Amino acid sequence: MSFYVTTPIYYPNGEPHLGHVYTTLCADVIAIYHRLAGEQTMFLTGTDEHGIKMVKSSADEGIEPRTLADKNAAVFETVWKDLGITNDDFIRTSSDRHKAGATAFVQKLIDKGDIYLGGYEGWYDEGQEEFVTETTAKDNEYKSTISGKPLVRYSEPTYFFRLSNYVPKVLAAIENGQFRVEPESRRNEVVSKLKQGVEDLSISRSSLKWGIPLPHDPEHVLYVWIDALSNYVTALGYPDGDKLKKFWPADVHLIGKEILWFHAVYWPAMLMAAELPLPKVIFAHGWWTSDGRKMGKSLGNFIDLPRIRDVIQKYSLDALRFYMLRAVPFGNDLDWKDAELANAYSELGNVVGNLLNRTLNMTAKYRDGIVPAVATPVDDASLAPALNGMELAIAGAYESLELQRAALLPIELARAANTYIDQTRPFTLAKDPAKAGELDTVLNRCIQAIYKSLVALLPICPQRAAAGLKQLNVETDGKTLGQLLSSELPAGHKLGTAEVLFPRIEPTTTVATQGAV
Ligand code: ME8
Repeated sequence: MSFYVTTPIYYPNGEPHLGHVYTTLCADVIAIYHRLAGEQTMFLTGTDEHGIKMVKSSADEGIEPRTLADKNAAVFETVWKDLGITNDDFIRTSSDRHKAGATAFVQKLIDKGDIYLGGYEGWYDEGQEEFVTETTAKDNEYKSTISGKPLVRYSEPTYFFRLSNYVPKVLAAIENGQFRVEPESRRNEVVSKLKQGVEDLSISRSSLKWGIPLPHDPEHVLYVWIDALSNYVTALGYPDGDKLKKFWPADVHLIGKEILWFHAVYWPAMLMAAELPLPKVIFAHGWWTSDGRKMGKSLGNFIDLPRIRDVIQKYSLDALRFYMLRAVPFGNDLDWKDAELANAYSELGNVVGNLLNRTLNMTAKYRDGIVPAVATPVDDASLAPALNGMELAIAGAYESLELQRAALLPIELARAANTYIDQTRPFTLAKDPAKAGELDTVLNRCIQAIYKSLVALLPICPQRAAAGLKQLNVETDGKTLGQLLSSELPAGHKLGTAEVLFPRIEPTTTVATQGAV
């Protein structure tokens, strides 16, 4: 089985910020899960380097677009490495391999007869690199709906793609489930907009030089969105190659909601024209605000890279990942709140860290650190459903991209086990030799619970979950997540020693211990 997940390729006109980090971390969680599930996984990210936005940003800095792209693409690559992102490839649209693939892609559309010469006269949103209809422009007072900056009037010869021919097919493909557009509310918006009718799409610019020349008319460069969307196949070696065979169609294109139209309409139409299969899922997640307001450099609430680095230093990368996923049902808009981040970290410590600590300490104290066999039956109604259902629940959460659920399932299991400890009172059982069989059972169930909780946490908090499993003396290498979750730690297995997994962070950032029995 293979699995292919992508992020948008980002404009390298600055450093990555919270929004870029969010999409990339979410895609990383998905990729890690599928690798652990035993699938051959391809996780792609990269940079979108052509177009007017890059030209203008580089002019502002007094440098060439290529210089700006080289500088910031390197920053993106380094940041992903620093953040432990497990992308398998990084595609730059200014690279020769992409240019060759994109040119072959357009040639295919030309050969199909789907490209014709015309003229574009209308509005353009240069920040979004998007053509805007007269009605939309007027409704928004000729300003960008995203940046609020004035729209620019364009009038130039341009090649068009016969998008209107494909619109009924794209609509049918969405409606009959040939590909999924999620979440449902956003899918419905796309469907109703498609039903209003869509015009042909301008796919070239004759007044711009920074781009990929059209193969049959090099005076024109390819419209940056056509150039960019094709990255998902050029990175696989389009027009041919083993990777394309193995990984296309993509399983998930993960994107932000503001670029759903490009991905749910233009991209499938282009793929149909190029006679390639459609991606399986296009998932548009929500947008981050900060303290209830749109993030802005001048507002002082911008979560930029230095701020993200501070957060990681204070709380850890795993805590950032957990916070971002547990914040809202995946797909909803999000609001950054420092207090919620601190709470998310405490939750990891108080629930998972605490269970690990209690379980290891009790087993060390009462059973020399050796997993006892289940003996006398003990009522475990508060724990059994979460424990026994974990394998299926995790698979279901990732299959349906319910990432908040995927993040909370391990916590809920650990919470249930903590409740079970409070109810069964192993420290009292230990005082009565006649209750040894019950104590064995309780310890065994707690050990299985923390083991499965940590395994399920591996995609979300890879470092801390692995560190916790090490304390349990568990070797995960070579085993799939399904194998790990469907098995139990055998009686006789020797556990390791307890160490605090999520040290308490005081407001002053002094580190203290937490989680003793
Ligand atoms: O649009 N909240 O690049 P881009 C959540 N090059 N996610 C956010 C966000 C926010 N406030 N801000 C940005 C482009 N993002 C094109 C894509 S793909 C073929 C071409 C994330 O640098 C989110 O994933 O503007 C959004 O879709 C992406 O960054 C936009 O990045």
